[in-house]
Amino acid sequence: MSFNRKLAEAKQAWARAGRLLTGKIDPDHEMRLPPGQRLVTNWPVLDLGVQPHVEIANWRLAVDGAVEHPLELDWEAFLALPQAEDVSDIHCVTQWSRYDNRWQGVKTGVLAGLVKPKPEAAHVILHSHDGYTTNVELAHFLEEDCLVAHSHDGMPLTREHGGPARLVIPRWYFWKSAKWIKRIEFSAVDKPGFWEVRGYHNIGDPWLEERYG
Ligand SMILES: Nc1nc2c(c(=O)[nH]1)N[C@H]1C(S)=C(S)[C@@H](COP(=O)(O)O)O[C@H]1N2
Ligand SMILES: [Mo]
Repeated sequence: MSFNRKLAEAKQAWARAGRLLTGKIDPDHEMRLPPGQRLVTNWPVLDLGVQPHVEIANWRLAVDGAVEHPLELDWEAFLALPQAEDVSDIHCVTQWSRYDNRWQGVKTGVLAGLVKPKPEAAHVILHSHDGYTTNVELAHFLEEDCLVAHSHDGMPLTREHGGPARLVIPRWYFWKSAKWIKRIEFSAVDKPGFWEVRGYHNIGDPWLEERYG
């Protein structure tokens, strides 16, 4: 995988130094803005210095691993699935938050319902076209507000924001929301992803300030 090594190393150093940590937590979500975050109205772009170009015609999504019925969807099949909309807030570990993002796509629960995770499946590993991976616990992946989104505020997701399709996992810091998704792997074992092996927290709850692990 090719990525901007300097950028990754800089963020890794921030993690080691515990940068941005306020030491405050808000377990009951009394504030809409989690500790240490600041609100933005623009929409920053974060990636590893690579923005893969994925043609709709070639787009495939594999949903496999510890499941009864592995699946590969093309774009048409993906859009033929029940469509949903959810409005949620973004909280990036680099401190910006963005309110009221209206996402359109397919709920993660719909995909799980099709493939039927095996009893031992406890984790979900997200694989992206830029080589990025990230991990999430199955129970969290299945929350009602999680989706594989193809649109934002009614407009197709742009390439810089992960189009044609990306994950949205609003309850965790936004690094869990894999852009340019190509594979959703259900797994019995946890597999920490790109940032998780570089010092980021394995879960990433913004209200507990789980920036670093
Ligand atoms: N495939 C992939 N997904 C990714 C990333 C990435 O580098 N590659 N960066 C993550 C991080 S750190 C953040 S904050 C968000 C940024 O999404 P945005 O650019 O749409 O704001 O995407 C997440 N998903
Ligand atoms: Mo991020």
